[in-house]
Amino acid sequence: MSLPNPTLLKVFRSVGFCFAPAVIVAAAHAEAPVSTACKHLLWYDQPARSWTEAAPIGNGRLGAMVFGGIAQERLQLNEDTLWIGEPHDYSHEGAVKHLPEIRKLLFEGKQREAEQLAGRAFMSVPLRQAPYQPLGDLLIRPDHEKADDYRRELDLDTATARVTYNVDGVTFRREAIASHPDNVIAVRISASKPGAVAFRVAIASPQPGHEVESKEIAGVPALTLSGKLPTAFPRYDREIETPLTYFAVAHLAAEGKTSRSGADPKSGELFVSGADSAVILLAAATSYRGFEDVSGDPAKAALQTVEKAAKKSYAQLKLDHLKDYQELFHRMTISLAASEAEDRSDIPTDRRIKEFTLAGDPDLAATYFQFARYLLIACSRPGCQPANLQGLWNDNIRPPWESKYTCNINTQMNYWPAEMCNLSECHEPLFGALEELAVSGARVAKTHYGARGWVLHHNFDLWRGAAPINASNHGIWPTGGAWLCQHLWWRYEFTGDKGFLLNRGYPIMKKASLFFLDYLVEDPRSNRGWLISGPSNSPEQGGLVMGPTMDHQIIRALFHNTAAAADVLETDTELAKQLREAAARIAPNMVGQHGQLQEWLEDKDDPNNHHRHISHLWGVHPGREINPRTPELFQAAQKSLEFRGDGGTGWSKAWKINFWTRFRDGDRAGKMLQSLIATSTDPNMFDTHPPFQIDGNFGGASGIAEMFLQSHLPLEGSDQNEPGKAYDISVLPALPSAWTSGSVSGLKTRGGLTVDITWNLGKPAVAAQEEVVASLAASREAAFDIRAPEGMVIRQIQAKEAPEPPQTRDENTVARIKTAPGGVYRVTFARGAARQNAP
Ligand code: FUC
Repeated sequence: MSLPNPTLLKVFRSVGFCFAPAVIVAAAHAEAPVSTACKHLLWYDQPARSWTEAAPIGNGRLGAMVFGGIAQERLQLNEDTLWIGEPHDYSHEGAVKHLPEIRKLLFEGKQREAEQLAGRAFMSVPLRQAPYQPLGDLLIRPDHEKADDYRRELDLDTATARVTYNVDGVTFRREAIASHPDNVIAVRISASKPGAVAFRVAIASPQPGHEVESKEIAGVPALTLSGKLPTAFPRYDREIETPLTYFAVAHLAAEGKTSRSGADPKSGELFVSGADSAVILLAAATSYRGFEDVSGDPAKAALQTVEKAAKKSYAQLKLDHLKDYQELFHRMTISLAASEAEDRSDIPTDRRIKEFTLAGDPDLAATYFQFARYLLIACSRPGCQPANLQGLWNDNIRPPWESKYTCNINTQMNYWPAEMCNLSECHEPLFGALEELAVSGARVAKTHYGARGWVLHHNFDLWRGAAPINASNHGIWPTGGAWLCQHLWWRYEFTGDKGFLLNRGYPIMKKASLFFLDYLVEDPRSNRGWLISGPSNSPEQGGLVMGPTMDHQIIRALFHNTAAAADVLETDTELAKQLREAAARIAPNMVGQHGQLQEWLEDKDDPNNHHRHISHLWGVHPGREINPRTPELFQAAQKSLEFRGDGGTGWSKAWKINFWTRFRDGDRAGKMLQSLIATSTDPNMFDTHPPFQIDGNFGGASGIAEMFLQSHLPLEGSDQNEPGKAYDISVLPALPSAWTSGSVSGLKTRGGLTVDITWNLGKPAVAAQEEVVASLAASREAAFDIRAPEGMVIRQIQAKEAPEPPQTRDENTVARIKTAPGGVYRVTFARGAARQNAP
């Protein structure tokens, strides 16, 4: 390690050190000035004509798609526990008896016979899991048909869906929020002229046998929706004895001297007229209380909620909503600029999406990023269900893929941004589900594999089904739970929360590891003593096999992470040793005949295979075992990615953004982002597979974050010796060259840094002014290598609260910084050699 150049370092050990605001730093040099506005807005000049044009709002549990119609406003409603089915053990009695024969057939190369036997004897009962259901529609019918100056917005800064228009000189305004603190959806309708507000309210539902009634609640008119889900369902070959019941209530309160409101006995609708403004509050619940308990009273819950919320003024509800939402949303800002970009904020968002280019509309990419954060806050809050394939939003009684939790990429992708993008709390629902899956998955581990611990295959539903579903050729894939355990470990790596690791993370990781210790088999076909996974598949192609590469990468990571967690907690020393020994015996990654990373044990990859899944690159992302420190494998993995091409479904493109950032190719990552936004995004900015699937929104945001900052590698040389405390941080490792200047603040790293970065990388003519500034705020004692962007060197380090002076090495491209809680470190990078007389 070279000694630091003393003129480069300024170490501040005391107070009195303050940074210039990030935006000013960039703007001072910026050719294309960075906008200081942090307001991100989706807007349209007409009402939504289809569901994927409507604006999503949500409070984690209740969701609505707001259409913004003039003659009729429609809020399509969801409640996140409304699912077909009932508590159920999906495991297949006697399955374990057939496991040795299935493996034997596969070892003998008899794939079809193995799949047939597994199809008969090894699959989930029933074969399919349950679908998520829509709740209904809140319909608001004003007394006018046509309007001028129409504008519809989804304001990400305030989590508000808004509509404004004029009718005969009167401006009407409608806004909808989904309040997490008050657990209601609230719609406020107002007009610029006193007494001009008049409309009717109805509730509808696609659920068979539902009932709508009007009644008075707390002195004002209200509508209720109630019912019981069906006891039979297509593709669900079982009578359901205790289907869920549901209840929703819409409560209408009007303001104004001449206001009249009530229920129309003929139509059953509510009405209001002559009002200055009116507020509709909607609450909903189901009888679901847990994956093994459906004894809840939804009417009681919804009525209590609405009555409580009705005691607050709308202004108070909104204030509480803003406080709650903005505490999360405002933790990050992002601003992107490109030299040829113009201000396109006056163009409707649907057109901007279609016309999107990286260089032409960087601001839309910034909005796309913040939209994903908005969505995660809206559909994944502590105490709620995790984000399913559609987050929280579904209008279909037969939703695509049942709108379940698919765990061979999709559910995990939903949570890739959670820690990194400063929304750690929104990760909670996933951990709640894992705790339940560790129970249901233990039954499957025993019944199907005779193993300890717990296992999850490629899907789960509200009832935490964990057995292999649909078909044996792709449903038997036992590493869904092991992959999800990565999220428990990430939570620890990012937050350093030992209590979480001890009480929640480690017990689940340990039991998942015990399963795989029992499940892995020695490959009898080789004399190398490799442990392999199987029966399994490489999602979702190639059929049932022994030893797909992805499984091995996931299981190795699980074993290493569990052993590291045991070290942190100073427990289970023997187990940690056993796990590390077993990990070393798992079949390694292999380079095949085309220079590719092999997807299977056999060297049979087809270079023309453009399948959407790129599973064998798991070790590159979200894993980390294949990286620049394993150059041969890293290169082979990149070749495999080249073979797969740039096409794919929304989520597949999103994954490719993340891969290319790990390969440090910002322009290729940018190309994939451009394709994701311009060709795999609905008018309302939802990702489309097609159809709508929310994973790509989250995978896209994670990819953007990884362009700016990466922290997945342990400090070189330290490996896992100091888990949670020693990381290699790359600043702007994969920035698309189009984004010549910009700033991002609030990104989180493993090891507990909060990072703000500003950059100005103008034309070569002004190279002297080019610079990147990263400000790192530490939350704990840790050590980091801060790596300069490609082609840059560290010009200056300013440190407040550094236990040791920072040291640079590798020709000033890397700085080793030791941190203390509360410490702040500012690193300035510039092109070319380091200046001798640093300012
Ligand atoms: C996996 C993918 C599909 C789809 C489904 C929900 O099975 O292969 O493309 O995303 O999940």
